[in-house]
Amino acid sequence: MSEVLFISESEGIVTLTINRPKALNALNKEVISSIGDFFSSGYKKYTNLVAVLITGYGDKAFAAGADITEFKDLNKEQATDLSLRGKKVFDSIENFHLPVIAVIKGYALGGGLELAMACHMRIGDLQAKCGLPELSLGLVPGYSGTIRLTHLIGKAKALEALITGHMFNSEDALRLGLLNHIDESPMERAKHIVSKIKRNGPIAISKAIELTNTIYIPDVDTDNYESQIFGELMVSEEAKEGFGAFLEKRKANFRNKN
Ligand code: DAK
Repeated sequence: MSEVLFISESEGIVTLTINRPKALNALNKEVISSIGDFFSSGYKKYTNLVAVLITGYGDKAFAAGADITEFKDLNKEQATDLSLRGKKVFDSIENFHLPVIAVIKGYALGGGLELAMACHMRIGDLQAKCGLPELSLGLVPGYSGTIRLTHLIGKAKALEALITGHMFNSEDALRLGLLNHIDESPMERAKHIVSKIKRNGPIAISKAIELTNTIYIPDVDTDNYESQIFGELMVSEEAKEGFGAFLEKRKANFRNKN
């Protein structure tokens, strides 16, 4: 197991904990590649996986950005390559077939917020602070942060946050829809959300994730695609179990568990 990324599992929830508290959990290459390894193949060893939580070790930071100490000697090609490899990892989170929830305590800045925005939901604590301060370093976000922030909070607020470097406090981030919830115990809140997710059909969940991502792909007719998925699911074993449970007035057993 990587020392910079702890992986633990309990009751179908895998938690990935970024473990670089002395650097406020800044995302160095090793953290990014360890996260990439999990979402490309590492998850397969967890057979009854329902959801993945990503968090940072300690109370001070989810992640205070990409690791700035790794930037200073990069040439243009290396920087572009770093950005492209990071984007691939973050895209694999966004397109993961199970829900991925960022549990944010303290700072989620720069690459850290970009990681959180690649997740399907974000739960912050009351001290959460979210921003993209890259322009203060003379950079722009390198992991699709401009795109995801604009999708989440709209162009006017996203552009203002980018060009001023403003950090949103937890309440403003909640109001804007950057955070789904804020809670004194964000980990407990995330687990509560997963307990609701568990009641639903896993294939339908994966399709809902796929459909909401497809909206942002130009040239894909999501409306038509939704109808096709709807048709496919209608004749699936999962839907048969869902209908059967409703008609028999019992709980659906989608995961073959007694
Ligand atoms: N990288 C490396 N170390 C960091 C860090 C970071 N992003 N953030 C904090 N640290 C380290 C500090 O250097 C300090 O280390 P020591 O001095 O103790 O050795 C330790 O963490 C504690 O930080 P502070 O002493 O600064 O703690 P404070 O409470 O005083 O301040 C802070 C907390 C979050 C306000 C402050 O640490 C801060 O401003 N941090 C930097 C935040 C930031 O600018 N983040 C954005 C990073 S840029 C791209 C790919 C990705 C990106 C861009 C391009 N391409 C490939 C093109 C993304 C860029 C970013 O994310």
